Amino acid sequence: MPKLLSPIEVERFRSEGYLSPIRVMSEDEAAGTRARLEEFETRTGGPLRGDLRHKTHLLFPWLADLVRNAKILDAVEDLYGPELLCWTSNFFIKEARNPAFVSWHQDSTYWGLSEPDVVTAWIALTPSNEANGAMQVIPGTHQLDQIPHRDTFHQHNLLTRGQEIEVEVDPAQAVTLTLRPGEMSLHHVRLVHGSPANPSGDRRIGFAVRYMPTRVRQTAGEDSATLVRGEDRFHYFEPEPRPMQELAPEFLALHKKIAERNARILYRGTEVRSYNETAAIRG
Ligand SMILES: O=C(O)CCC(=O)C(=O)O
Repeated sequence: MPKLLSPIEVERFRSEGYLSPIRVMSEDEAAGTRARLEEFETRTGGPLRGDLRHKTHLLFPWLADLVRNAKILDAVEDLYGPELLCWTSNFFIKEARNPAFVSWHQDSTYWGLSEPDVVTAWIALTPSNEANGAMQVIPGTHQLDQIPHRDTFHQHNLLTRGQEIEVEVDPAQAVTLTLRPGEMSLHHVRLVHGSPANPSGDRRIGFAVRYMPTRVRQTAGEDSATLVRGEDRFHYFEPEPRPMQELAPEFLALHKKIAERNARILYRGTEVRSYNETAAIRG
């Protein structure tokens, strides 16, 4: 018996590779989460950058709670069972009237994970729609194998390596995932997706959380993950602790170590050594 999704939705995810929209918190709660992020940004002098956009759930208790949100986990459990890891989380922030975009890609390309049983919960902290650069997907493409990608390191591309798939995408096939604050979409790690720039007058903020069953391994180096539901009987990933206070020194040190190690996996085969280097290129 599924916990949150209907059997038809589970079937749709299997055939189309995504589901959207799914409400996981109220609009007020989403506004509260945005306010916490922006209070931190104001305090520290500007938009969240570099390392701080990744695995931020290891630094802020309110994001540690979000990656453990019961509705999100119920939906993910319906797809991948009751023993779940959060592999990483990433803020995708597009500033108002900004050229930042995301090229067409498959998430699986550089993640080094042993199998494509990985799903992203993309949680909207602002509206996300055609007017502000919402995510677009090409339904059914998760059933393709891994497609070759080329790295562009384009200045305005929000992806680590600016990677894009090496085959033409027919924009007529694209579906825009329109979300209200507090709703999420779910997409499969092999689904082809991307998003255009945000020409609107407000920021578009998404928090993307990557979940997988505990049986998935990292094949490209040492790695860690957060157990968010059930038991980890495989121990393929170093377990990550839960932060109880904001930016505790020991968590900042751990986060730095993990970010450097993750960067070695994600940028392998290139000269880049850290997320902060590509953040610097992007200005
Ligand atoms: O936020 C976006 O527009 C793209 C997000 C994305 O590529 C992802 O979550 O995998």
